[in-house]
This record gives sequence, C-alpha cells and structure tokens, in this order.
Amino acid sequence: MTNERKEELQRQCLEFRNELIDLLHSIQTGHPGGSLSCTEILTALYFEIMNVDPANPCMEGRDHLILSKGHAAPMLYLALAKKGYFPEEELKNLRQIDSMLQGHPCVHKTPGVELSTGPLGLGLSAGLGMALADRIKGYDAYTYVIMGDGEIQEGCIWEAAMSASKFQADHLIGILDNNGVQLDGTNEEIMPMGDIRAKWESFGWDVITCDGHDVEDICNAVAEAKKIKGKPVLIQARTVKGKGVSFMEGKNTWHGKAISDEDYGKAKAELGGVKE
Ligand SMILES: Cc1ncc(C[n+]2csc(CCOP(=O)(O)OP(=O)(O)O)c2C)c(N)n1
Ligand SMILES: [Mg+2]
Repeated sequence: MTNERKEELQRQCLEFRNELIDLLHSIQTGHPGGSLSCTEILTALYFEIMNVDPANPCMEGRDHLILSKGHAAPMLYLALAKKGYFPEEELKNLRQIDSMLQGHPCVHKTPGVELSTGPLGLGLSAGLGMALADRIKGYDAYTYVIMGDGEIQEGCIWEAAMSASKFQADHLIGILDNNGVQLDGTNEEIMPMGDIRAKWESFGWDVITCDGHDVEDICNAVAEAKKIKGKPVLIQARTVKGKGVSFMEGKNTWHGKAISDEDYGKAKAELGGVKE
C-alpha cells in the first residue's frame, strides 16, 4: 500500500469517527465504544480488500462481510453509505422506527448487510455456511466475520470454529476485534479468555495478529491469511474500545451510552471536527 493511500484511508477513518459521534449524539442512543473499535477493520475491508458491488449488493461470487458484533452497526452503516449502497442522507434515520437503518443490522432492510446480527455468537456459523456455499459454487470468494472478544465467550462460536476446521474452510476469515473490554467490564473481569491464539490454534485455525487501528497492517494480515490453504484463519486485531476519543478509550461505560452535549463538544474537539 502506498503511503498516500494509507493516509487517505486513515483520513477516512477520522471522518467516520466524526460522523459517528455526530450521529449518536443526535439520536441520544447507540453504541460508540464498539463502533470506534472496528473503524479501521471495516474501512480496510470495504475500501481496500473486498470484491463487492454496491450497485448489485447480491452479485454472485462477491465477498461477504458479517458484522457478528452487531451492536457496532452505526460504523457499518457509515461504511456502507460511503461505499454507495444507499444515500448518505439515510444515516439521519438511524434507529428510527421503520427506518432502513435499525439499531442492529437487518438483512431485509439494508442493502449490503449480509446477515441480521445483534444476538452475539451467531455470525461465525452463518459465515461458515456462506464460505462453504461459495466453494460448492466454485467461487473464489472470501467471507469475513468480525467478532467481539466478549462475543467469543459464546459457546456456539466454538462449535463453528470446530466445524470450519473440519471442513477446511480456508476462505473463511474471522477477524477478532480484540479490545479487551465488553459490556460490563474487561474480559479479564467478566470471563478471562486466557491465551486466545492458543485456543483458536487448538481448534485447528491459523492465527495472525495485527494492529487493528492500522489499515495497512490489517490489509497485510488479510493478504497473509489468503495464502493459508486448508484451514480457516483468525486475524487477531489488537484494538482499543472507544478508539479516538480519549475519555471513551478502554471504558466499558461507553459501550452503549448517550453522548451528552458537553461530551459531544469534547469528542469533536479531539477528532478535529468542531471546537469545544
Ligand atoms: C447473546 C447475547 N448476549 C448478550 C448480549 C448483550 N451484549 C451486547 S454487546 C455485549 C458485549 C460485547 O462485547 P464485545 O464482544 O467485546 O464487543 P465490543 O467490545 O467490540 O463492543 C453484550 C453482552 C447480546 N447482544 N447477545
Ligand atoms: Mg470487546
């Protein structure tokens, strides 16, 4: 990736963060922490990696992205709108009744959403199904499943992990948004995850670690993952919950909290959007 392209994508991430804070402040609800955590992951996938066509969201042979940690929907919607799946003016209807943009992703309402998510733990099984279906159809398509690190405490994640390994699903790439924090506290406090790499490896996966806030590092990790044959791959992306807004960083209290006018001013000043 050229330095110029990297700068362009990182600038885009800053713009997404600004827009996210505007949106969530205006509707006084939503999930800032987990959305800010996966900004670069979504940006790298939609704007550099995936083979998709916003004009034809159901294009045969496309890559699939499942946001299994569905509460980060606002950042997904910002990326989808920017990519051209629907008009950016729709964003103001986020979380409104009957809106195209529900609080959690809905496959029936939003172009570009591949799976309805929100109940944690389901995305990896569905993603495995998509990856296997593409293989049967003879497509060289990849399925990416973005999971939270609290989410992977769900038992069904590990059933899917076992199956993916049995079926040698090498076109299934899990991306773990590894921010160390969940809803009520840190992973360590709620349910210690131990050695995440060792766990996934013991389930037959390859594991690649990257900086989840560096678009180039994420792209390199995906390129590396695509070289691995006969096994699914987990990209363990090191992230910070609430990344980019200092008082939200690493704080479970910002998992799903309305942004006050005062905090809005502070956040925008930090992000370079408007002054306090
Ligand atoms: C099955 C299920 N249990 C509980 C919840 C409530 N919930 C929503 S987000 C969340 C925490 C998720 O933490 P993590 O996966 O680490 O996400 P991130 O830190 O990236 O926001 C919980 C418990 C849910 N959505 N689904
Ligand atoms: Mg987390």
